[in-house]
Amino acid sequence: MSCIHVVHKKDRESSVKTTISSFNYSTLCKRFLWLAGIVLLGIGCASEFPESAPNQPNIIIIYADDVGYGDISAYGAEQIQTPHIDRLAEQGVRFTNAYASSAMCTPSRYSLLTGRYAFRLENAGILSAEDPLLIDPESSTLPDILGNAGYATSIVGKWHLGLGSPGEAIDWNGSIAPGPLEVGFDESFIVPVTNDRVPTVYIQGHRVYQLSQADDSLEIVYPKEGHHDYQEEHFGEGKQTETNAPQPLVGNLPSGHTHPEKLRYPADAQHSGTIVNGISRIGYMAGGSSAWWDDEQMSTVLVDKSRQFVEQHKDQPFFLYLSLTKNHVPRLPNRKFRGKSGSGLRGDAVVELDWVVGQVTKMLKERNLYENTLVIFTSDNGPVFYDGYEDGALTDHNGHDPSGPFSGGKYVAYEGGTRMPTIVSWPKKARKGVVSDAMISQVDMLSSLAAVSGAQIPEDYQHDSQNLLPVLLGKQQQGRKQLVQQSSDGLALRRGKWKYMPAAERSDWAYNRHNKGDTPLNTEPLTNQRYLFNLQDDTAETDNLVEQESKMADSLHNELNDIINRYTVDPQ
Ligand code: NG6
Ligand code: CA
Repeated sequence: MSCIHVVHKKDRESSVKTTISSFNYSTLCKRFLWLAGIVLLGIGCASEFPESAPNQPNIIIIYADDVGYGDISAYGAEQIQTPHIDRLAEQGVRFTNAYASSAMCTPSRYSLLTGRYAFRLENAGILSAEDPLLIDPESSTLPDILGNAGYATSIVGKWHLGLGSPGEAIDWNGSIAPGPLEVGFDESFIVPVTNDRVPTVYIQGHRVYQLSQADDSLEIVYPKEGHHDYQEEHFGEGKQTETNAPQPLVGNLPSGHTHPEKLRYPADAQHSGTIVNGISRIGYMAGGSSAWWDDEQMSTVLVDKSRQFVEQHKDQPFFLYLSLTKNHVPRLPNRKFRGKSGSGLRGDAVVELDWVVGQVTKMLKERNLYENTLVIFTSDNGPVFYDGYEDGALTDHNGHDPSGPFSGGKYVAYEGGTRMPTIVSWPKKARKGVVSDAMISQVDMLSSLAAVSGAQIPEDYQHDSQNLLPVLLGKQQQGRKQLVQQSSDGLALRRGKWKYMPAAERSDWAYNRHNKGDTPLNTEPLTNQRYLFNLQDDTAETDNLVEQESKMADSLHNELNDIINRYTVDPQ
């Protein structure tokens, strides 16, 4: 019998909801009791309790948004230079076969934090601010497991995994829960959804950050399904007049429809809601204006909040999930990065992202934490030029190819959608300057980081995560044998050099985005048929071998079905 005991969250967390500022005292008390229990148990089996405990590294995941394999100079970008990220690669392991579990944000983030493929959960699509928390507070998560091993845990940045309970509308002026604190984080400072969606406010702990009592009540409304098609049809380009513009669904603040003259750049119908900082967003918002964020300051704010967390917890192991909003639309890089990439606003935003990585490294070095901090840099899904805003990305790219050697990008099943730049650095233990072609998925972070922290995942927790710690540290080359990729084209299975996609309904919308204008992301849409690609000889996935290699295709088809049928996750 193992003497390492991990207490399930359901045993650990009570219904106490009192939160002071951003700090989760409930979790802290539970954790203290848990650790006290371990000490007592440890009397009987001291040797088996995380022997690595004194060496537990700090862990920081720097998660970029919509940043592609080819956006980073260590991965071959020439127009855009990312010296701080490249430096991380020189100091650690750079992966060439690392994957987000999905080509969209919400499912990738779900997998990263739960170790589960998001396709197992029916409603893990791209969420709005009106969608409830996607992760069951009763289930295991990365912050939960690391917390059990004695880590202080925090998320700073983009959440996009839903907030509140199903069927209950959120009061944005009151306590906003459940959310990150209920799935294992001790502290949270989040961008609730995406930076193109209302509400454009940060949430610290359970409360909107810097919301003033003097403000009008903060309210939001998202257009319902079909609304955008209707708008496009009736008010689309060239059809809108001053008198027929759709009116806001809440409040009367200027929107992209009613006040296009106030915009820094035009947007499509979906992104033509309330205007904040000269940018119209998805959805309508009223009130709470003292809390609205300043897009151009966002990276600085997130760095400051990260620094505060690290400073407070530097004497114990900590886990920081630093979830950045670069390079998601709307692209509003800080003035000091404008024009720095020679590749338009999109490129400038990557330069800003690189600056953030430099700030994190500096912060660690100044506190003598760099050597024993395991930093993972990666992205949630592939790149896109046009994603609803005419911000010049389609014309200013200067030949920059953000998905590098791969086809496609965000949303789609081609490798550009999920093959991510991924760097792991831990100067004390990881190898330096190694390039690894081992296959890994972000779904593996749960098991791998549990292993490095000395914690165990509860035995009854069903997941898809593999412990690839030696691979992450560059000490072993053998990664996963196979992995599943999710996208708007359905599921795909990669095994070794092969990639298989079953026949599926595939829609054109994502390809229409990639094929707008003349850019390196122009992509041949996948049709509804089956596909089999040999990625070793055909990186760009242009040669469908499903007929020639039908046995291989059938065998991968069955393998994918077996994985799909292993288990499902019920919505909470
Ligand atoms: C889409 C938005 C897009 C982006 C995306 C989420 C379209 C037409 N609109 O609905 O702008 O916000 O959601 O991106 O694509 S993600 O990276 O967070 O998944
Ligand atoms: Ca994203």
